[in-house]
Amino acid sequence: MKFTVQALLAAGLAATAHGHAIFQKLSINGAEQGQLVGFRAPRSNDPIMDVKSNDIICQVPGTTSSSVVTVPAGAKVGTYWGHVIGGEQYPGDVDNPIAASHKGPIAVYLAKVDNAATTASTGLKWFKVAHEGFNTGTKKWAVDTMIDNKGWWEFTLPSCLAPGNYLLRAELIALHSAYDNLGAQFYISCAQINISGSGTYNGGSTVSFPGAYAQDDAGIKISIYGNSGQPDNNGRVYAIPGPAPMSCSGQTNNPTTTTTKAATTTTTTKATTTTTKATTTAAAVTTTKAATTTTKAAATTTTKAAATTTKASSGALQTLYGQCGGVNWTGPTACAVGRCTKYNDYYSQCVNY
Ligand SMILES: *[C@@H]1O[C@H](CO)[C@@H](O)[C@H](O)[C@H]1NC(C)=O
Ligand SMILES: *[C@@H]1O[C@H](CO)[C@@H](O)[C@H](O)[C@H]1NC(C)=O
Ligand SMILES: [Cu+2]
Repeated sequence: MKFTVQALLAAGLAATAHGHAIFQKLSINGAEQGQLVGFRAPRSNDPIMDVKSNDIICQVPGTTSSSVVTVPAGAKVGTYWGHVIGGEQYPGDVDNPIAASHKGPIAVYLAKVDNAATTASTGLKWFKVAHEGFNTGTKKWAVDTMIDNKGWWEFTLPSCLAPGNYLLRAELIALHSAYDNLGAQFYISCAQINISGSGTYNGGSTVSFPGAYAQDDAGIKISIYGNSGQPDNNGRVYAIPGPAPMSCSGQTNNPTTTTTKAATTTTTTKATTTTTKATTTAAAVTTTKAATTTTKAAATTTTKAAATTTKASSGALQTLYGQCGGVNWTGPTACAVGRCTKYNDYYSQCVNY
């Protein structure tokens, strides 16, 4: 049955192409903040490819949280990435937190704003606070660090930063197709934060988005497959796009005087536990994909009936961004907020766009 084989191949390729990711949660000194609390969430996990588009600032807007998260200067901040909002797209998702092919750097920028909850994201002045690229010793990319750490990538918020509201922009660049023009994939979300403390530094020199990057920057148009996995065929160290991160020891300006309260408060929201599947070998990945594809047709029919029964018998409503359907899903199938949208046979989610 050659048609069956072709259908399997097509499904496998499609699944590979969708190994995207979303930055969706913060932790502050180890305390997880709630899912999407303080976030300007992207509409989907599709990447931005055009560095000249306004979408390079905070992605294509989806929902915006009304909260602003307080972060003490000097805190250890964790950025959490997942394949879809919530993490896994379906149980055992091998592309969570991101497909292992999506190697590249991660960077965090800040822009000082008057009110993080209401500010426009355009026209801001950004400075970089942290980044990680390719480690020539371990041969690991920032994305590998994040996958090894179950979706978390951490940095230290510089202790000298002045208190007040900022937009935090975290960016992951997947370089697996970056040998082509417009081939690099940018995954970005912004978070609304309020820095507390007694620092006085405003971050120094700034860049604009769009504007900070050009499509042919050495770290954006690059083949990462040459020279036995080295990032550059000529043996050069991978150049992370954008400026160097700010440094508290290099402060040169301080135009404002700010008075701050002595006590600092950290907003701690109880977070839901996220279980992440451990790394799977390439062989296992292939097997899983084939298996899920073959069972698709049979499984879908059975579950539709089951899901309908659940709906009728239980009045439970799923929360925004929670799962509301999929093969073998026995939880709520109606949404308290938004509507239940099917992404694939294995996963439906309550979304309000
Ligand atoms: C930011 O934190 C300070 C305390 O450091 C507080 O006085 C202020 O109200 C906070 N602002 C916002 C918008 O959360
Ligand atoms: C759904 O449940 C059946 C029966 O337990 C199982 O064989 C199948 O693998 C499950 N499918 C998924 C996608 O979890
Ligand atoms: Cu992708």
